Amino acid sequence: MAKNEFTRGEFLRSTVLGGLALSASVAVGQSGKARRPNIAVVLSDDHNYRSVGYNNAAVKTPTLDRLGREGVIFDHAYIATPICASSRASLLTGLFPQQHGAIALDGSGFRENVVEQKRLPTLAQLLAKAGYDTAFCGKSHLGPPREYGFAEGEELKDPTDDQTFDFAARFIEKRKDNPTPFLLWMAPRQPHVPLRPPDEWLDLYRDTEIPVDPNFLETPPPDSIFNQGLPGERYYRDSDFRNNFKELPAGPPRSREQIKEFTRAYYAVISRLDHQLGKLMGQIKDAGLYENTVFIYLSDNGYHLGNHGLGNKITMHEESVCVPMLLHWPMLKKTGIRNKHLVSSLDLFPTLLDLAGAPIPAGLPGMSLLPLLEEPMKPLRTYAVSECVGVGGKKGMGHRMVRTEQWKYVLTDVNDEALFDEEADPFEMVNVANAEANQAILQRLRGYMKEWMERVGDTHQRPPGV
Ligand SMILES: [Ca+2]
Repeated sequence: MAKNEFTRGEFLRSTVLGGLALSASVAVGQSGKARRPNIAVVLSDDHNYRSVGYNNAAVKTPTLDRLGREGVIFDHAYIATPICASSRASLLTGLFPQQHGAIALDGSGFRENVVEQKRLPTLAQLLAKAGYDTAFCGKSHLGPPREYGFAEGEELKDPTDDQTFDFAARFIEKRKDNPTPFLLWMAPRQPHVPLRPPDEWLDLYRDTEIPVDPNFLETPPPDSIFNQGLPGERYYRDSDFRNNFKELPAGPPRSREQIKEFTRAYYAVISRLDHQLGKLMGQIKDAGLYENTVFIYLSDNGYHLGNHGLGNKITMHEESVCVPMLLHWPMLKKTGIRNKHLVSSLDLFPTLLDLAGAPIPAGLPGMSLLPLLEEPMKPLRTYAVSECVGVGGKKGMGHRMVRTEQWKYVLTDVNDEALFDEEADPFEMVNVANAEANQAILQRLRGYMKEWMERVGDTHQRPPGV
């Protein structure tokens, strides 16, 4: 490559920024070379995508709303897998669970492939190689973060996340006059259960009519294909309401009033987290880092608030696999955009390498989002996938889904299938897989599923008829 030729990342950065990268002093270092942005990621825990102010007027999240207005909101962001440890492993490796080996809550495959055998590089390792300083604070679920590439920081178990944000504040303060770009990965525990919001945050919702979604049920239908395990097992239907606010029953049935009380506490915790994010953005600004810091917010998975009679996540329903996600960067040319096209949590890995001008490993399932930032109307992909084949740490239970802009196809481990028309039925109330009129689209989606299963080495039998 000729010396004065841009790398692909530099080219995209310069076009996405509308030429600002090469002219604005903030983006050009003394050497005349475009300065690479800092990267700050906030990965929250179990944040349902409808429980954010820009999607739901009942929820008070002024910081996320503002960051979305000034940045880009990805309305259809799908997580590689709707369960904590393996979703985090997917973000850090850019791979699906069946590729990196951390299945459900069992992080041992990640430990083996990443920490012990060093077969898979992490985002932190690749950014460090590209000259970034790296730091981690908050929930790991995959062992000590220094063992998988972060130079600074540690797992913090404070359920209020005050320690996590204190760490972040100290880190940012230290970066004031440091020209080396950084990756700061913050993983708060909120709004994961148990919910214990202080009264001042609950008071915010004292007079709020708490919405309950149209797909609320007291109990899942007996023929639901969305069991999260087998009867008697830990993940059956859900048991994750234990130790919750006002001690909601662990499993169904749960009344509408009980779900409302739970949701009120859930919103209160989200507002508290939003307040912490507001302080964080202020600290970034005070340190003079605001202009050149790419800030990303997303959650490791969604959450069922009584939707389909369920709590917890781990299903292929929208409440579980779709997450709130936004990108904020004052240097962006096109902002204030609600991007409706499909994105995957796996896209973060190549996107951040692209922003850093670092080489992107070949064969990744994710795609850099920079073209989508540049041309928001041009879809990046035909379909997104989420999988959860190892609920409870065992393969052989679970499900996988293919999502296009209009349709969702689900294949379970006992070969049940579901097809939802997301435009006509956004709450996924009717499985239309058997409708005569849908056979052609069903077959097309089965084909996408087969393609993906072969790519990740899914050992389950292929969908029927493809
Ligand atoms: Ca989680």
